[in-house]
Amino acid sequence: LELEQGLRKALEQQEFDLYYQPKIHIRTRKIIGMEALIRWQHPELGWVSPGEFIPIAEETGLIFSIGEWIMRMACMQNKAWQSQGYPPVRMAVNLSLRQFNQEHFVSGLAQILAETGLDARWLELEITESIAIRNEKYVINRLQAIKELGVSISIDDFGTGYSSLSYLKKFPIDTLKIDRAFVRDIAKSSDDTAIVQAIIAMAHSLKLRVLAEGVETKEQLAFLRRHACDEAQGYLFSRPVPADGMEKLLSRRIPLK
Ligand code: G
Ligand code: G
Ligand code: MN
Ligand code: NA
Repeated sequence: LELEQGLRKALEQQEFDLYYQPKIHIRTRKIIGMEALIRWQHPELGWVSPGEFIPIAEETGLIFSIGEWIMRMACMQNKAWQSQGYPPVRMAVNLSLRQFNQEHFVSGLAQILAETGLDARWLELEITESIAIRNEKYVINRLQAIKELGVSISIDDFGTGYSSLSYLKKFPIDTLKIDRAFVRDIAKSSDDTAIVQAIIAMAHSLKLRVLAEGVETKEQLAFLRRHACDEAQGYLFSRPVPADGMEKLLSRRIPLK
Protein backbone atom coordinates (compact mmCIF):
# COMPACT_ATOMS: atom_id res chain seq x y z
CA LEU A 1 0.00 0.00 0.00
CA GLU A 2 2.88 2.32 0.76
CA LEU A 3 4.29 1.56 -2.68
CA GLU A 4 0.93 2.13 -4.32
CA GLN A 5 0.54 5.53 -2.67
CA GLY A 6 4.12 6.40 -3.56
CA LEU A 7 3.52 5.36 -7.18
CA ARG A 8 0.55 7.70 -7.44
CA LYS A 9 2.80 10.66 -6.65
CA ALA A 10 5.95 9.50 -8.39
CA LEU A 11 5.17 10.91 -11.83
CA GLU A 12 4.39 14.44 -10.73
CA GLN A 13 7.28 14.42 -8.24
CA GLN A 14 9.59 13.39 -11.10
CA GLU A 15 10.95 10.39 -9.23
CA PHE A 16 11.24 8.19 -12.34
CA ASP A 17 14.24 8.01 -14.60
CA LEU A 18 15.12 5.90 -17.61
CA TYR A 19 18.27 3.82 -17.79
CA TYR A 20 19.49 2.29 -21.02
CA GLN A 21 21.24 -0.99 -21.82
CA PRO A 22 22.96 -1.46 -25.20
CA LYS A 23 22.19 -4.26 -27.64
CA ILE A 24 25.22 -5.49 -29.58
CA HIS A 25 25.34 -6.88 -33.10
CA ILE A 26 27.49 -9.96 -32.53
CA ARG A 27 29.24 -10.09 -35.92
CA THR A 28 30.23 -6.41 -36.13
CA ARG A 29 30.33 -5.88 -32.34
CA LYS A 30 28.60 -2.56 -32.76
CA ILE A 31 25.80 -1.09 -30.68
CA ILE A 32 22.71 -1.46 -32.84
CA GLY A 33 20.12 -0.60 -30.25
CA MET A 34 19.27 -0.20 -26.62
CA GLU A 35 16.56 -1.11 -24.14
CA ALA A 36 14.99 1.56 -21.94
CA LEU A 37 14.52 0.39 -18.33
CA ILE A 38 12.61 2.42 -15.79
CA ARG A 39 14.13 3.31 -12.43
CA TRP A 40 12.30 4.74 -9.43
CA GLN A 41 13.86 6.61 -6.56
CA HIS A 42 11.32 6.66 -3.73
CA PRO A 43 11.91 9.63 -1.34
CA GLU A 44 12.13 7.35 1.73
CA LEU A 45 12.69 3.83 0.41
CA GLY A 46 15.39 4.74 -2.08
CA TRP A 47 15.63 2.68 -5.27
CA VAL A 48 12.65 0.41 -5.79
CA SER A 49 13.05 -2.30 -8.42
CA PRO A 50 10.67 -2.31 -11.40
CA GLY A 51 10.24 -6.02 -10.69
CA GLU A 52 8.48 -4.84 -7.54
CA PHE A 53 6.52 -1.79 -8.66
CA ILE A 54 5.58 -2.62 -12.28
CA PRO A 55 3.21 -5.40 -11.12
CA ILE A 56 1.56 -2.90 -8.72
CA ALA A 57 1.30 -0.34 -11.52
CA GLU A 58 -0.33 -3.02 -13.66
CA GLU A 59 -2.85 -4.01 -10.99
CA THR A 60 -3.82 -0.44 -10.17
CA GLY A 61 -3.94 0.81 -13.77
CA LEU A 62 -1.17 3.32 -13.03
CA ILE A 63 0.78 1.53 -15.79
CA PHE A 64 -1.16 3.56 -18.36
CA SER A 65 0.18 6.94 -17.27
CA ILE A 66 3.61 5.58 -16.29
CA GLY A 67 3.85 3.66 -19.57
CA GLU A 68 2.98 6.75 -21.56
CA TRP A 69 5.66 8.71 -19.72
CA ILE A 70 8.22 5.97 -20.49
CA MET A 71 7.26 5.88 -24.17
CA ARG A 72 7.42 9.66 -24.59
CA MET A 73 10.70 9.92 -22.69
CA ALA A 74 12.36 7.09 -24.64
CA CYS A 75 11.28 8.51 -28.01
CA MET A 76 12.30 12.04 -27.03
CA GLN A 77 15.72 10.88 -25.83
CA ASN A 78 16.38 8.83 -28.95
CA LYS A 79 15.36 11.75 -31.18
CA ALA A 80 17.60 14.12 -29.17
CA TRP A 81 20.60 11.79 -29.59
CA GLN A 82 20.01 11.57 -33.32
CA SER A 83 19.73 15.35 -33.58
CA GLN A 84 23.00 15.68 -31.66
CA GLY A 85 24.72 13.51 -34.25
CA TYR A 86 25.10 10.23 -32.38
CA PRO A 87 24.86 7.21 -34.67
CA PRO A 88 21.17 6.29 -34.96
CA VAL A 89 20.12 3.16 -33.07
CA ARG A 90 16.83 1.48 -32.24
CA MET A 91 15.25 2.26 -28.87
CA ALA A 92 13.35 -0.65 -27.32
CA VAL A 93 10.58 0.00 -24.80
CA ASN A 94 9.07 -2.73 -22.60
CA LEU A 95 5.34 -2.93 -22.91
CA SER A 96 2.98 -4.35 -20.30
CA LEU A 97 0.17 -6.58 -21.49
CA ARG A 98 -2.37 -4.05 -20.23
CA GLN A 99 -0.81 -1.30 -22.35
CA PHE A 100 -0.81 -3.52 -25.42
CA ASN A 101 -4.49 -4.23 -24.85
CA GLN A 102 -5.44 -0.62 -24.14
CA GLU A 103 -8.13 0.54 -26.53
CA HIS A 104 -6.37 3.57 -27.97
CA PHE A 105 -2.83 2.29 -27.61
CA VAL A 106 -1.90 2.45 -31.30
CA SER A 107 -3.21 5.96 -31.89
CA GLY A 108 -1.49 7.10 -28.68
CA LEU A 109 1.75 5.62 -29.94
CA ALA A 110 1.36 7.37 -33.29
CA GLN A 111 0.80 10.62 -31.46
CA ILE A 112 3.96 10.26 -29.37
CA LEU A 113 6.00 9.52 -32.50
CA ALA A 114 4.55 12.62 -34.20
CA GLU A 115 5.11 14.82 -31.13
CA THR A 116 8.70 13.76 -30.60
CA GLY A 117 9.56 13.62 -34.31
CA LEU A 118 11.19 10.19 -33.94
CA ASP A 119 11.10 8.12 -37.13
CA ALA A 120 9.17 4.95 -36.22
CA ARG A 121 11.92 2.69 -37.59
CA TRP A 122 14.04 3.65 -34.57
CA LEU A 123 11.45 2.39 -32.10
CA GLU A 124 10.93 -1.21 -31.01
CA LEU A 125 8.40 -2.62 -28.56
CA GLU A 126 9.28 -5.56 -26.30
CA ILE A 127 6.29 -7.66 -25.40
CA THR A 128 6.07 -11.07 -23.76
CA GLU A 129 4.45 -14.23 -25.01
CA SER A 130 1.54 -13.45 -22.68
CA ILE A 131 -0.08 -11.41 -25.49
CA ALA A 132 -0.88 -14.76 -27.12
CA ILE A 133 -3.50 -15.66 -24.50
CA ARG A 134 -6.06 -13.43 -26.21
CA ASN A 135 -8.06 -14.11 -29.33
CA GLU A 136 -5.57 -14.67 -32.12
CA LYS A 137 -7.22 -12.42 -34.68
CA TYR A 138 -7.35 -9.55 -32.21
CA VAL A 139 -3.65 -9.92 -31.40
CA ILE A 140 -2.61 -10.16 -35.06
CA ASN A 141 -4.64 -7.04 -35.94
CA ARG A 142 -3.09 -5.07 -33.15
CA LEU A 143 0.45 -6.17 -34.01
CA GLN A 144 -0.24 -5.36 -37.65
CA ALA A 145 -1.39 -1.86 -36.72
CA ILE A 146 1.84 -1.31 -34.78
CA LYS A 147 3.91 -2.64 -37.69
CA GLU A 148 2.07 -0.33 -40.09
CA LEU A 149 3.34 2.63 -38.09
CA GLY A 150 6.84 1.36 -38.89
CA VAL A 151 7.62 0.22 -35.31
CA SER A 152 9.32 -3.16 -34.79
CA ILE A 153 8.30 -5.81 -32.30
CA SER A 154 10.29 -8.27 -30.24
CA ILE A 155 9.22 -11.10 -27.99
CA ASP A 156 10.84 -10.60 -24.58
CA ASP A 157 11.85 -13.44 -22.22
CA PHE A 158 11.26 -15.90 -25.04
CA GLY A 159 10.93 -19.50 -23.92
CA THR A 160 9.47 -18.88 -20.48
CA GLY A 161 5.86 -18.11 -21.23
CA TYR A 162 3.18 -19.37 -23.54
CA SER A 163 3.36 -23.06 -24.30
CA SER A 164 2.37 -23.12 -27.98
CA LEU A 165 4.79 -21.96 -30.65
CA SER A 166 2.14 -21.79 -33.36
CA TYR A 167 1.79 -18.04 -32.91
CA LEU A 168 5.34 -17.47 -34.11
CA LYS A 169 4.53 -17.97 -37.75
CA LYS A 170 1.27 -16.04 -37.57
CA PHE A 171 2.27 -12.95 -35.60
CA PRO A 172 4.13 -10.18 -37.45
CA ILE A 173 7.15 -9.99 -35.15
CA ASP A 174 10.78 -9.14 -35.86
CA THR A 175 12.96 -10.49 -33.06
CA LEU A 176 13.05 -13.20 -30.41
CA LYS A 177 14.88 -12.32 -27.20
CA ILE A 178 16.06 -15.57 -25.63
CA ASP A 179 15.45 -15.41 -21.89
CA ARG A 180 18.59 -15.12 -19.83
CA ALA A 181 17.70 -18.28 -17.88
CA PHE A 182 18.66 -20.30 -20.99
CA VAL A 183 21.76 -18.24 -21.72
CA ARG A 184 23.23 -18.51 -18.22
CA ASP A 185 24.50 -22.09 -18.57
CA ILE A 186 24.97 -22.46 -22.35
CA ALA A 187 28.65 -23.16 -21.92
CA LYS A 188 27.97 -25.83 -19.24
CA SER A 189 24.52 -27.38 -19.47
CA SER A 190 23.88 -29.54 -22.51
CA ASP A 191 20.14 -28.96 -22.14
CA ASP A 192 20.49 -25.20 -22.39
CA THR A 193 22.99 -25.60 -25.22
CA ALA A 194 20.38 -27.56 -27.15
CA ILE A 195 17.56 -25.15 -26.33
CA VAL A 196 19.49 -22.05 -27.38
CA GLN A 197 20.72 -23.70 -30.59
CA ALA A 198 17.17 -24.74 -31.40
CA ILE A 199 15.73 -21.27 -30.75
CA ILE A 200 18.37 -19.67 -33.00
CA ALA A 201 17.70 -22.15 -35.79
CA MET A 202 13.94 -21.79 -35.47
CA ALA A 203 14.12 -17.98 -35.44
CA HIS A 204 16.24 -17.94 -38.57
CA SER A 205 14.05 -20.35 -40.46
CA LEU A 206 11.09 -18.11 -39.59
CA LYS A 207 13.13 -15.11 -40.83
CA LEU A 208 13.29 -13.56 -37.38
CA ARG A 209 16.27 -11.95 -35.73
CA VAL A 210 17.40 -13.49 -32.46
CA LEU A 211 18.99 -11.80 -29.46
CA ALA A 212 20.48 -13.48 -26.39
CA GLU A 213 19.74 -11.76 -23.08
CA GLY A 214 21.87 -11.82 -19.96
CA VAL A 215 25.24 -12.39 -21.64
CA GLU A 216 27.80 -12.09 -18.87
CA THR A 217 30.86 -14.03 -20.03
CA LYS A 218 33.14 -14.28 -23.04
CA GLU A 219 32.43 -18.00 -23.19
CA GLN A 220 28.73 -17.33 -23.62
CA LEU A 221 29.45 -14.78 -26.32
CA ALA A 222 31.77 -17.18 -28.15
CA PHE A 223 29.09 -19.86 -28.11
CA LEU A 224 26.50 -17.42 -29.46
CA ARG A 225 28.82 -16.24 -32.20
CA ARG A 226 29.57 -19.84 -33.25
CA HIS A 227 25.86 -20.55 -33.46
CA ALA A 228 25.11 -17.43 -35.50
CA CYS A 229 23.01 -15.64 -32.90
CA ASP A 230 22.45 -12.12 -34.28
CA GLU A 231 22.48 -9.88 -31.24
CA ALA A 232 23.40 -9.91 -27.57
CA GLN A 233 22.71 -7.89 -24.46
CA GLY A 234 24.07 -8.22 -20.95
CA TYR A 235 26.52 -7.21 -18.27
CA LEU A 236 29.48 -8.36 -20.42
CA PHE A 237 28.89 -5.28 -22.56
CA SER A 238 27.25 -2.92 -20.11
CA ARG A 239 24.82 -2.76 -17.24
CA PRO A 240 21.84 -0.47 -17.73
CA VAL A 241 23.25 3.09 -17.50
CA PRO A 242 21.76 6.57 -17.23
CA ALA A 243 21.57 8.81 -20.32
CA ASP A 244 25.04 10.32 -19.90
CA GLY A 245 26.55 6.84 -19.60
CA MET A 246 24.83 5.81 -22.81
CA GLU A 247 26.24 8.90 -24.55
CA LYS A 248 29.73 7.70 -23.67
CA LEU A 249 28.98 4.26 -25.08
CA LEU A 250 27.47 5.71 -28.26
CA SER A 251 30.43 7.96 -28.93
CA ARG A 252 33.02 5.25 -28.33
CA ARG A 253 34.82 4.37 -31.53
CA ILE A 254 36.34 1.09 -30.39
CA PRO A 255 34.06 -1.91 -30.74
CA LEU A 256 32.66 -3.40 -27.55
CA LYS A 257 34.54 -6.50 -26.35
O1 G B 1 15.53 -3.37 -15.02
P1 G B 1 15.25 -4.62 -14.21
O2 G B 1 16.05 -5.84 -14.54
O3 G B 1 15.29 -4.37 -12.74
O4 G B 1 13.74 -4.98 -14.60
C1 G B 1 12.99 -5.89 -13.89
C2 G B 1 11.71 -6.15 -14.64
O5 G B 1 10.97 -4.93 -14.86
C3 G B 1 11.94 -6.75 -16.03
O6 G B 1 11.00 -7.78 -16.22
C4 G B 1 11.66 -5.62 -16.97
O7 G B 1 11.13 -6.08 -18.19
C5 G B 1 10.65 -4.79 -16.22
N1 G B 1 10.76 -3.40 -16.66
C6 G B 1 11.84 -2.59 -16.58
N2 G B 1 11.59 -1.40 -17.15
C7 G B 1 10.31 -1.47 -17.62
C8 G B 1 9.47 -0.56 -18.32
O8 G B 1 9.86 0.56 -18.69
N3 G B 1 8.19 -0.97 -18.60
C9 G B 1 7.74 -2.20 -18.24
N4 G B 1 6.48 -2.52 -18.55
N5 G B 1 8.51 -3.08 -17.59
C10 G B 1 9.78 -2.73 -17.29
O1 G C 1 12.41 -8.79 -18.61
P1 G C 1 13.47 -7.93 -19.22
O2 G C 1 14.31 -8.68 -20.19
O3 G C 1 12.94 -6.65 -19.82
O4 G C 1 14.44 -7.52 -18.04
C1 G C 1 15.53 -6.73 -18.23
C2 G C 1 16.35 -6.80 -16.96
O5 G C 1 17.43 -7.71 -17.08
C3 G C 1 16.95 -5.47 -16.61
O6 G C 1 16.44 -5.07 -15.37
C4 G C 1 18.42 -5.72 -16.43
O7 G C 1 18.92 -5.12 -15.25
C5 G C 1 18.54 -7.22 -16.35
N1 G C 1 19.77 -7.66 -16.99
C6 G C 1 20.30 -7.15 -18.12
N2 G C 1 21.46 -7.77 -18.42
C7 G C 1 21.67 -8.71 -17.49
C8 G C 1 22.72 -9.67 -17.26
O8 G C 1 23.68 -9.80 -18.02
N3 G C 1 22.58 -10.46 -16.17
C9 G C 1 21.52 -10.36 -15.33
N4 G C 1 21.50 -11.19 -14.27
N5 G C 1 20.52 -9.47 -15.50
C10 G C 1 20.59 -8.64 -16.56
MN1 MN D 1 12.93 -6.43 -21.97
NA1 NA E 1 13.84 -10.30 -20.81
